[in-house]
Amino acid sequence: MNLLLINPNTSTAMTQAIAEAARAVAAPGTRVHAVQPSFGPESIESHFEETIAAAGVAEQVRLANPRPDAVVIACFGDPGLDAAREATDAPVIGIAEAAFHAASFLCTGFSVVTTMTRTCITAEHLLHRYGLERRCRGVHGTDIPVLELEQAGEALVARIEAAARAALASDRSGAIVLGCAGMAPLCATLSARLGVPVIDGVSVAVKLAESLVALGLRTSKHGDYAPPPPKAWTGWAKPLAG
Ligand code: 2AL
Repeated sequence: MNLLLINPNTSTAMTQAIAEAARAVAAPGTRVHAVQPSFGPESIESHFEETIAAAGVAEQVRLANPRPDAVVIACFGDPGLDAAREATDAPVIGIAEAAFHAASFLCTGFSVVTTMTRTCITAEHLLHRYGLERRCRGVHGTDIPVLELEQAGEALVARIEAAARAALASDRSGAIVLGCAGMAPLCATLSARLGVPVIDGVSVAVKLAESLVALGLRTSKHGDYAPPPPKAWTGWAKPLAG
């Protein structure tokens, strides 16, 4: 199967790191095609950046070649998730939604450890949107900028580990969800050190995408995930019209 892995930010280094994490768990028959938008911010740490990144996700789903059998949106804000599901009948998995569901299978309550504290509200909004707010006992920022994860040394891993330990204690939680795609390469190390399930949404999303494809399940075209209605488009977005 062809899996379109979209990094919604424009950091090529992060796209490569996420692709490596995805390929490490992908089945032998899964071809991971990793892409990023042609425009937008190099990392996503604010509402404004997230809005532009969502358009970048829509662009990459529209222009996808080869035609994907499944799509993964590899940013913890799940930018453009509904738009992508309208644009294709392939299953589309956002890493936050995937990670929250996986954590819910493994414990009664989980904690999220993310990057900048200002992005905590994004995860909290998503938990409400997905109806999973009762399963999450806390969302914790580390104030590590997303791009610093590209050269994550011991000091940075230790900061995330300390935040996770504090979250497990203060939240009385049973698992840690990593709140950024850029944390994917750190998942194994953090799992070994923390001794609780540590969930990286990128790998969970890849395995969920493979499962849905294997089951022949596709995005519903009945109702609001139907393709957007045809109409005239103007400006730079014209090539993205359906
Ligand atoms: C992210 C992410 O996953 N990619 C990015 O650019 N920003 N999420 C986050 N909470 O910082």
